[in-house]
Amino acid sequence: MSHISAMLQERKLTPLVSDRKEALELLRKYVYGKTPTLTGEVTGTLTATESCCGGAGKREYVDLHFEMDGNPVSFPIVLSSPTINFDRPSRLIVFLNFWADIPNRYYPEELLMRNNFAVARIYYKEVTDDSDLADGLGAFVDRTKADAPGKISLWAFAASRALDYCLGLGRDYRGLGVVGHSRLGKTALWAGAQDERFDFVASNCSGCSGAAITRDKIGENIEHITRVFPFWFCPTYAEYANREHELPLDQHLLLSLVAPRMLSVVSASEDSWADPTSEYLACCAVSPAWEALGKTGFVHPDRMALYEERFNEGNVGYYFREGTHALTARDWEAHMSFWNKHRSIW
Ligand code: GTR
Repeated sequence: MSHISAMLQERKLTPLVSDRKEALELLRKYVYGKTPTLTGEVTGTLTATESCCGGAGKREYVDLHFEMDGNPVSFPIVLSSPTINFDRPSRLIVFLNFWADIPNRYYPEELLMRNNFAVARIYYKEVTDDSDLADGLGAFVDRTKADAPGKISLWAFAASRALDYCLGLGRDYRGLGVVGHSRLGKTALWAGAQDERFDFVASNCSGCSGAAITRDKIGENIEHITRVFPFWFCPTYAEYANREHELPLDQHLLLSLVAPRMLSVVSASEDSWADPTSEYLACCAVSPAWEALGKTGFVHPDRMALYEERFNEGNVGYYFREGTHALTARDWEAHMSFWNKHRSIW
């Protein structure tokens, strides 16, 4: 048996579920909670525009309006679009970020404009606050229900609504991505797992309840994450604190739902709280989901990744950056080059 297979066997992972609907239901029931329903259309009010990046981009500030489970809700996005005269249409990234200001340390806006990516930036706290506060989209959630959507579900739902709006503009996008880091990396994965319009899904240092296998994970675990951030998940998830092995799923199921599309995972070497080993092993465990759909999954050697190694051959890409928990320009560059490699239609 190969070294990686033996490591995976030790984790006693649950089998992948090939039925997409069933897999999504498991993740909703046990981890993230149910997905809200969109009623009607998403509309946008343009509140301002400005030039950015020394003329390399244009920003549009837009308030989105729609009905969630029949209730009127709203949140803003900032859509930055390249204005450089590229010889091909741009791709669009829905990017969930930690701060409102643009650019900021996780958002190298100019790098993205100059690489011909349009970016719809969501400042996640404007969707609903990162707490048990029942504001924004969270105002309509009944937390007494076992499958009530956690905030990750609400932020993921918002990512899809930003996509609805941008697609409604009728611009010619040649690829659609969703990107997030840490708690927003968990969110990007959940958004990408559910919304198959995203053909590129990127998770940066998403760790526990994101890209990392939960069984025998080091660092953060279900007990810790649901004690400190209970509102991120459905109430049921907390019942599995210290009972990871009884959960009828593990996080590779989440990753498998991105198949046959592109999945890009970045781990940082000093991010032991997220546990790069468990993130890498999750990538190793999902190839059958891609293979079942006639695609190559994760192409990797029979060992753990070395610092600064990148594996980009299959439709699951992995980069093991040396350094700490962050979303760096180098991570963006890794996500973009993986996407470029597999993007044959412009
Ligand atoms: C930590 C949390 C992690 C990760 C991180 C973040 O406190 O334990 O799961 O999501 O926050 O989002 O910055």
